[in-house]
Amino acid sequence: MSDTGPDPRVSAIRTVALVGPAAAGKTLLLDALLAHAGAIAQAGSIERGSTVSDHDPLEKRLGHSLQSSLAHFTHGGIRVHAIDTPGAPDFVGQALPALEAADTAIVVINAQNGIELMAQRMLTAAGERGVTRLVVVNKIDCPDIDLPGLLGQIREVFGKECLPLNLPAGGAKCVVDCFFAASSPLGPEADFSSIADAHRALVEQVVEVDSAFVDRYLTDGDVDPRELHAPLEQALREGHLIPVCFCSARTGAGIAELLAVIEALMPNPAEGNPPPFLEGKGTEPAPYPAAPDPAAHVLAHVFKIVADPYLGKMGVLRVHQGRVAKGGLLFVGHARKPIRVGHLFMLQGARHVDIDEALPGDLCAVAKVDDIAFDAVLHDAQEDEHIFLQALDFPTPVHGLAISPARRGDEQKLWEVLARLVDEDPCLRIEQAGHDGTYGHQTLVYGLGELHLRLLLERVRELYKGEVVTEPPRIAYRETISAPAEGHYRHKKQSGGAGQFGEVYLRIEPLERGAGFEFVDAVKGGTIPGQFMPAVEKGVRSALASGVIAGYPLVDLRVVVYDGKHHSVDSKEIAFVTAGRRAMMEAVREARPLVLEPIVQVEITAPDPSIGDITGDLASRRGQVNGTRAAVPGSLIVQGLAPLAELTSYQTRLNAMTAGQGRYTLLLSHYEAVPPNTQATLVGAYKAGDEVE
Ligand SMILES: Nc1nc2c(ncn2[C@@H]2O[C@H](COP(=O)(O)OP(=O)(O)OP(=O)(O)O)[C@@H](O)[C@H]2O)c(=O)[nH]1
Ligand SMILES: [Mg+2]
Repeated sequence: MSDTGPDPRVSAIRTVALVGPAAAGKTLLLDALLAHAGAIAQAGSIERGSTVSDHDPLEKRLGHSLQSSLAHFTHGGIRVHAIDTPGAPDFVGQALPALEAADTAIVVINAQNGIELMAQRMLTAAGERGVTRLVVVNKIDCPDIDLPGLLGQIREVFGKECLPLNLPAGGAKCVVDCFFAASSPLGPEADFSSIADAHRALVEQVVEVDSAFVDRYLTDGDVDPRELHAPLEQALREGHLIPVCFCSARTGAGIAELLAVIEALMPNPAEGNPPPFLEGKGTEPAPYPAAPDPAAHVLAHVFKIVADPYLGKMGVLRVHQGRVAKGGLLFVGHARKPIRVGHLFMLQGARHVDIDEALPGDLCAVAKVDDIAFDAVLHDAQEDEHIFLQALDFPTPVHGLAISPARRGDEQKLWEVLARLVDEDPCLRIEQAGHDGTYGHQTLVYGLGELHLRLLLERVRELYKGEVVTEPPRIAYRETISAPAEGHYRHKKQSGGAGQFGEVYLRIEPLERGAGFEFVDAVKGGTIPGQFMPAVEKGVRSALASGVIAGYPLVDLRVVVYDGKHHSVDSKEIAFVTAGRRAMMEAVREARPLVLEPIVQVEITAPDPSIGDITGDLASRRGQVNGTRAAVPGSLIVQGLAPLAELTSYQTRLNAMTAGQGRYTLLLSHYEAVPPNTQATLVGAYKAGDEVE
């Protein structure tokens, strides 16, 4: 950046992510903003499937967003990029990456429902990421809502930093600004609270970050808000202030004012907390300060992948530094060979708008780039290959499904379709099972919930154009050990000419839950020469991957290889791989092995009268209820812990207990040993695969 401050073209950019619960009105709000800015003639409708953002046929059919979607417009000399995200918790893999691309997270609250789980989750995630937050209460036109009560709830749950920037007036037909308004405004009064009080609260909160302003405020009794841009920016950046705005995407009340807030008060790409780039390939990468300067090297981050059957793989990027130009060359992470940016465009829902260049803060896309992957950093200088963006914390997908094609021989084709879909969603995972004999030759897909997998299947059927067969969910069990033990194996084979020889002694020890795996080479005197150690480790790891007693990956243990033997002629890598694997298997069998199961945090929202049935049912499923709190009037939220294995097809049970009114979400909490009878069943069902080398 030059001494004269950021490039004016960069300071005229705003990027916002619309996040929050399903049906809060994020998609309609984006249409309302686009219409107000003149980018579309009029706002569309969710019911008619005519919004810019919900462009996918499945989204139109369901009336919910399923993927993140981008749109942009220019208004009052400011270019605004917006990312609309789905609110259903199963699609949080689409919503969270928006926080990597936007400088402001707009958490949209449904005035009818109060604070819902996803509002709180996304507000917290944005805070942890250092993204500026703005709370928008939408649907203020709805009858029978308690807006003063909701504002109180917001401040209670989200914190006292939440202060209204504007307030509904004229029976929610419009909103009045409280920040720029004079301390004793002459205009219309607000429907509740007082504009003067709200103004005072805002100014006091803002000046608090800068003692010079505190002094002025105390002396003069007020400070002109137009002079407060710097402390306001700081207060927003530090989360000392989280402004609250009111609007109705349906009637248009508060839309112009929201746009004005985005333009005048929300951070431009040179403000806010810097993106958490890190540099280094070792264990301790150092922060890398990316500069939003178009003249610097290019750094752009891929926060979204779209696998288009016609256009190939499309990478959607946020430019953080430098200028991405059409026709230019960019490296993808560590790749030696650059890609050419043949086609550069911005997205307007499904539409591609060609552009020649993108500046820091711009969100744009490149198409037909197979080498691009989610989370990749694109750069134009080879020495920047070790720069990456600090990873987001995604929930672990634990809902599994085994899936295979109805037509034999189509396995590869189905795998490719699945792989393409998994590329688009960091909360989906696929696994080819069968190498270890555990599941037979099957593809397993894991997602965040039943809805996630059901919609994945819809897409698979659409793209694969054939029937698929699915089986009941698989549980991602793990194996571990509960005592130290020794293992030894001598692999010796003499067939014809050269033989194979390798011998390994090892010791295994349990580690605490969640610690993973440690491999220690404690061989003294070269009894196993250094060059064969990777082979021993490979053998050990192959036993870990395939499991020993029940066919599930082994975790939370340390393996110490401390002795062995080699033969100057007959020692080969393969011999040590086999010896390592066999010694490991022997040791595990002696180490009081356990099967672990995933325990999930479950959160159930249901009508009051059904809560007794739900908590009773949870307790009978080895679950535990940790608390109950109020949700929307008439319903409660039950929080607890339960083994995932007890919750398969839970929605069906919940429907029965709540007449279809109940909803639930799961989040992996930790792993615990299964009860002994379950362990016996799982071990019994496992056909030992240790003859497969
Ligand atoms: N009365 C009223 N209805 C609204 C308003 N905003 C949105 N809606 C309606 O609320 C429903 C949900 O709106 P969406 O825009 O799809 O909500 P969303 O937050 O995008 O939901 P997901 O895509 O599922 O995350 C639709 O029927 C909208 O027409 C509003 O301000 N007032
Ligand atoms: Mg939506």
